Parts: sequence; structure tokens; C-alpha cells
Amino acid sequence: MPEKDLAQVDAEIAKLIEEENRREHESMRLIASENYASRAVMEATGSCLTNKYSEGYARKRYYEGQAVIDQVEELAISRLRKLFAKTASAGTTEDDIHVNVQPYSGSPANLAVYLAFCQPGDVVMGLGLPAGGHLTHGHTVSITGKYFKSVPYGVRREDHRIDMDEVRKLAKEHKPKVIWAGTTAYPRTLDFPAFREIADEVGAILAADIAHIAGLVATGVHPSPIGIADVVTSTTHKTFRGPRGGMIFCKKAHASAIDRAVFPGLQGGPHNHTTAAIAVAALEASQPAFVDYAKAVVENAKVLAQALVERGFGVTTGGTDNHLMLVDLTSKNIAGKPAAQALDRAGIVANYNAVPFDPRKPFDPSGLRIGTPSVTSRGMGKAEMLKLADWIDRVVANATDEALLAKIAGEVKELCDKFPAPGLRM
Ligand code: DSN
Repeated sequence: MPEKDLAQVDAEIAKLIEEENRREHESMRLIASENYASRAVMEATGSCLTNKYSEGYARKRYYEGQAVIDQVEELAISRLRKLFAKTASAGTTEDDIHVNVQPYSGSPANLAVYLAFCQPGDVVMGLGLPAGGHLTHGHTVSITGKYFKSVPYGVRREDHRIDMDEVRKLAKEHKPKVIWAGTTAYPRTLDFPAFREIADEVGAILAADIAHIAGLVATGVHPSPIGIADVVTSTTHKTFRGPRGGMIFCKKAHASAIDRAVFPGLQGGPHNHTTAAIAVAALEASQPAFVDYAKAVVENAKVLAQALVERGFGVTTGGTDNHLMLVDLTSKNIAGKPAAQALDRAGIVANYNAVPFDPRKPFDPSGLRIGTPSVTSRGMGKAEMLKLADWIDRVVANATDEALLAKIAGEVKELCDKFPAPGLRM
């Protein structure tokens, strides 16, 4: 008797997966942290490797039966070291880079940094959440803001760019143990050497969080912190286009502190199916086509940001250097949330987001965050970005006109039909 498949075992979940597959096909997905993983990445994720426990690290495990898993983890690590050495700071070779591929995702990867370098109560500095930082960079509601003394830095009021003078001033005053250089909603290039200088002046560990830009860093489209920062954390599923997961790069001197923090400090057995899929993503990201992809992500973001500016939208900092833009809707007399909801009904999926110095509340802010990684993975380019700007403009101006939203959703679907997304089943 052949084993039953998902639809036979659980028709409800099979149907929901089918619906999500259709939604991801039919909509323009603009959430800056999302992407389409390839079929190869998904196959590895859905493999028998999910069955195996492997506490420890390759060749030093607490369970037997690791002949295959050790090779999987070593392959993932060696591919990542090779890949990220290519764009690391001058003089950094793969031998200088230690990699841990076991963090379950970005937040656990960041927690490992605290566990490796800090004691409860130590001072830590990161970009404040309202200015585009991440929860785990010391925000008050996060464990990282509760167990450590967080001193956030911000962006300048006049141009919404990170104020390195403020970073230096705060660092000198508060002497942080760790300084984070990383963002979730910041459209400009991060100056890692400037952060390094400040960290050295105050004796801090410099931690770069490249979760959003890992695919751009791996291809040299954004400058790399590897070789500059002491430790670099990342997710693997955003611009890197891998499975949901995490990874940490660090200088050799910090290897055992980081490894011990991940396991046994924070986690039990690694998710081996994810590790295998990260290895696949690293292989895919090593291909010349991935460099073209990363360049196109940024080019599409620039085109879309400019087209929105031309249509009267406020775009913070006036544009973007990376894969995302922050759109301030104040000039359009609509808040971010109703705009995001209307866009969703029109098949255009973004998230509402605070803009710097937002006078509105975080749950009902003034802006939208828009990213181009997913639409670029479908092969969309300049013409499609201009069409998208027109649709966004019409939706935002007519957010309660349900007939118009449905008509645009139909047009969006028609366009999406011409650009099949990687990994989806049609
Ligand atoms: N949730 C991610 C994002 O959307 O940026 C960050 O963790």
C-alpha cells in the first residue's frame, strides 16, 4: 500500500497550502523581508533530514547516526565561508571566517550574540525600532531591552539617515558592551567601517545584523561587514532567498563563544533540513545569475522609489540604496494601515510601518514599507515597477473604492501570470 499523501491525510491543511500557493502567485509581494525560495531549497526543507537529532557540532555530537548530517552541516558552512569571503573586507579570506548555521532564525542568532558577549545589565546600543532597527537590538518590549540596558541611537531629523556623530557621542557616554549595526526598515547603505571605528574607540563588540541585506552583501551589491564586525548575524530567507533560518559569521577569536552560545546556551538540536536548504541557497547564491538578481533588486527599488516620488509620495531619505523604501503617506491624507489593507485587496501586499519621528502610533503609523526582493525573483523589471507605482497611486487615492480595487487585483493577477514565481506549484 503506498503511503497516503498530504491531501489524502489532511485535506484541510492541503487546501490551505494550495490557497497560499495561489495567493503568492497572484499577488505582487512587496514585504521587504519576504521572498520566494526555489524548488530546490523547498525540497531540502521538506526532506527526511527533519527526522534527525544532532545536538552538538560536526564530529562532536551527543547522538549517534550523524554520518550524513555532519557532511550536510560542513557543506553548508564551507559554501557560506567561500561565498561571503568573496565580498568580505580587503585581506579577509575564508580561513578568517567562522560560521555557525544552527540558529533557528534571526532573533535566536541575535540572542546568541548577547549570550556570548554580555552579562545581564550591560549596556547595548542599536538603531531604535522607530528609526528602523530590530526588536532584538534592544527594544524595550524585547528580552534584549529588558535584560540589558539599551541605549538606542536614531536617524537625523533633517535627512532620516543614521547619525554617526550621535552614535559616537552615545557610545562614549555609555560605553556599550555591544554596538549593533543593522536595520529592518532603513533604505540606505550602512557604513560598517565607521561603526568599527566607534566600537574600537570605546572597546565594544561590533555586531552587524545583515538579515535584510544578506543577498546584497553576498554579491557585493552592499558593502560587507565581514572582516570588519566581530560578529555578523543574519536570517537566510530574505534577500538571500533560502529557507527560514539563521546564520552567524564571526572572527575566529569568537568562534567558541558563539558556538557555545547557540548550543548548548540557547538551543537544542539544529534543524538539519533547514541546514541542508541553507547549503542549497548558498550554492544558488554563488552562481553569476544571483549577482544579476541582487543588482536587479536594488535597481527595481530605485525605479519604484523614484516613480513614487514623481507621483507625489514622500519617500524617506528621498530614495533608496538597497532593496526597500519607506513611504510616508502624510501628503496623501491616508495612514499606513488603511493604505496597506486597500493595497492587499488590490493584490499588492506591503506592510504598514512607522516613519522616522512618526507622529502616529506604531499600530497605526504614517508609512508603508515596500521591498523588491520577491517581485525581482519573478523576473520583473523597470516596466513592471512603473506599472506598480501607478497601481499604488490609484489604490491610495481610492482606498475605499472596492470596484476599483477588485479591477486592479485582476490586472495584478494578469501581470503575475506572465512572471511565474520560483518554488510555487502551478
Ligand atoms: N520580520 C522581519 C521584517 O519584516 O523585517 C524582521 O524580523
